[in-house]
Amino acid sequence: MKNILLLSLALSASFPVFARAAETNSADSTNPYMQETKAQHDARMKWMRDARFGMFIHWGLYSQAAGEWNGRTTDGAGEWMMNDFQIPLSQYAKLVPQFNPVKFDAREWVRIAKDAGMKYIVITTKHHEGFAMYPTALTDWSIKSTPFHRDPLKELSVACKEAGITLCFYHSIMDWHNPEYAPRKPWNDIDKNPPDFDHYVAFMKGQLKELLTNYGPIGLLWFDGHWENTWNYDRGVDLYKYVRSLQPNIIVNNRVGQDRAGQSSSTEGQARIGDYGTPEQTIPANGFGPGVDWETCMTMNNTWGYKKSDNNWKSTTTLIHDLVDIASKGGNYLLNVGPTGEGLIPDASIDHLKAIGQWMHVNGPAIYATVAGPFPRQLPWGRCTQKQGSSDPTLYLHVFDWPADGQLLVPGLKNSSRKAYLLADSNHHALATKATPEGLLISVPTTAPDAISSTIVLQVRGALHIEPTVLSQKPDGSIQLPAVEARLHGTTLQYENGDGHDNIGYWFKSGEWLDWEFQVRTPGKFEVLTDIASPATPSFDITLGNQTIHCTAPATGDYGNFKPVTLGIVDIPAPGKATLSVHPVKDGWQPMNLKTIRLKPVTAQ
Ligand code: FHN
Repeated sequence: MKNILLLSLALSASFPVFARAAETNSADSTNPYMQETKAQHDARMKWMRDARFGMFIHWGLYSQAAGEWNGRTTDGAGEWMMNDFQIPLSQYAKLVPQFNPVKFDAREWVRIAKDAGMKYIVITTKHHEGFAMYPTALTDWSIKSTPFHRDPLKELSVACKEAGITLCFYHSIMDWHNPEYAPRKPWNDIDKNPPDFDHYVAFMKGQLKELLTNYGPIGLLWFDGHWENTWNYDRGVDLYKYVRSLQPNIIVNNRVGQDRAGQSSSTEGQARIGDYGTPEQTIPANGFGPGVDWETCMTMNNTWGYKKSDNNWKSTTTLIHDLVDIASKGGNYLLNVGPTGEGLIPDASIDHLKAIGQWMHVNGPAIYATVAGPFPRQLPWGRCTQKQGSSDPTLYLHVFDWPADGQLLVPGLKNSSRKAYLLADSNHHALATKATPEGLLISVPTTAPDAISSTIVLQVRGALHIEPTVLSQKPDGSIQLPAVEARLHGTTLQYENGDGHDNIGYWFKSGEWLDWEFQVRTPGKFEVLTDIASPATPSFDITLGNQTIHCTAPATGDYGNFKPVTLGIVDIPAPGKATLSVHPVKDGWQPMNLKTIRLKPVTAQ
């Protein structure tokens, strides 16, 4: 029996706001770049906002090791092997004479990216291992010391220019090799003198000057390895200014600053540096609002750098749904490949990118240069992106779950339709639409144009008018609170659908919570039922009015194995609006996946 106790509702989590650098950093007369006007900032960010989709390339000495060392395979990412195996640099250096990527073909890499619909490439110039992937003059710990006497970054800059792809650089602040970097790693066994971090920063600036001088215009600088305590806000501002002084139009990510509050990359409470946020391996629940730029970076398997044993590839469905989900929230998708020590992008990556390219060939106009969709909640059948332009807005409805009855409801949309058609239909045959109290109904073919995601173009008349949809009691008295309709309060928990999901997931943080507001016609007592999947036993509170049910769900083994649970009884004493919320219990919280909550009327015994 669950206790019924009174608990106060937690304050809703505030969404992080990636305010623009010029707004968060005080005007600095020594650096005009920090006094950028909105028009200048928008002009500088335009190519990235239009691009929406890029290729991340993690390629370094670690690629030669492929995640294996002395017969052992690392449990971690390929590019972290030196750290994870604590390999003395003097030992790790044996990779240098082995690294000879004779199969590297810059034009082929660029073709693969371009054919996938990617508009920019971010390649590691130097990862945490400190090994420069170009012939730097500042250290012998670089590709010039290998048998590969070429400059892959130079070849990539030529190939990108030929193909109209924007070349961008990743550069790690953290450096496990340079003896001046601090804190020095125990496996850096090549120098006994104490490190001097200021000397290291001068070295890093010297390499950045080489990179931003010798390879043409660089679209963005993707800093990383910013989290150690020798890096700080002031050094970040200094580095941001330095980079912008070398290429004033370059875009710089928020990892030039020391803190980005974890993988979600939100920076509540921090004076942010950089031009955009960088959620990693996660997609924010709701985006960050108009005019706030961000880019989610993700791997296709579990490693950034090549790892021979990692064949845990995501499905093409997941990759395309992630691309659409990110664009629908106003973000960019930076999808990673980890080329081998021979210079080849793994076949599995190529196969996925080919499939994505086929989808983008038809649906790219619904991704490129779009902004976040206008709907306050996740759409039950998919996502929405939009182009606002000068005339009436155009909505791109990305339908993951195609309606079997041929009727697609756009919930809450009150605009009339100027025209609706399938993006895959080159003749743009008009689809019939009908205004209903619940929203705009679009009649669609019974067969979806694309098994993964089909796009409907909806040109609406006038300024968008969307009314929040109200969940209401069914004729049988039951009340369904769908996961897709939940109001999410936090930046990491999110609705998951496709691949058999229809649930709230990524619920890692006990401070994040959700609720539903709904309309009650027939009050009474209701049994609270749902389906939960969790490898542990999560404790949480169901609150409705002044009633709270303390719940602990049984472990089900994993996040995909859902089991039905009865959570208790709530009493709704009067008709009208009601709100049911789900709050993790801080000490007892374990991440769980939560499906629709059902309120079933309790019939009097
Ligand atoms: O430690 C790196 C990791 O190797 C990889 O480069 C990712 C990509 O964003 N960044 C760091 C982890 O946050």
